[in-house]
Amino acid sequence: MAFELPPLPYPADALEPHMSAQTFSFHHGKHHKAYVDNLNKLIAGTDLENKPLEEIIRRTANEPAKVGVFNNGAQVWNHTFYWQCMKPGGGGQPTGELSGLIDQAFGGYQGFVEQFKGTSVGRFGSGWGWLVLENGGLKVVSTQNADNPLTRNQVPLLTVDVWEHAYYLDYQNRRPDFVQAFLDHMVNWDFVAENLRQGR
Ligand code: MN3
Repeated sequence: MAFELPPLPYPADALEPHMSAQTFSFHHGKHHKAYVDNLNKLIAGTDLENKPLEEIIRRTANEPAKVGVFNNGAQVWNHTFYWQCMKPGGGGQPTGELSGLIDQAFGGYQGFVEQFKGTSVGRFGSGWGWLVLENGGLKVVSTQNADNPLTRNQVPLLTVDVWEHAYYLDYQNRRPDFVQAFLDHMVNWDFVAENLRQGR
């Protein structure tokens, strides 16, 4: 069974004006689809064919001969996860257990915003900003290109794509404005809470 491009969890125009249908048409319809197609080509006829995506990512991480499989596989995983990290009418401060863990780790929601924004905006070149669970506590990290916290014993809870293709059509070079809009209007905290529950 080859991997398939998963459908978006909402209509392509559902996050407007913060993320446009045009961005989704390229980002989901072209970029994400290309990662899926490339991964299928690279694993066809190998011992990785028919393996779960997480296993492919873990087995090819830090393997120089498998860098193409890792990059495409991790990008398939990252994008599928990223779409679920957003929802129409999302963003703002989380409630419940997440709120307490954010207070513990960052001294409050504003502290979280500063770290998440600083780390994501500060990622040089292409990559991802993440909120992860590590040793029972929350942590903000960023990864380069396709890299992903699954290979670092961290549980991914939330991510923002800071490759230029993620925001250039809507925000041009203004990555800080994009990350701020992501936090204020797009984050799906229900999905983050579910990742926290499953990651424990
Ligand atoms: Mn992307």
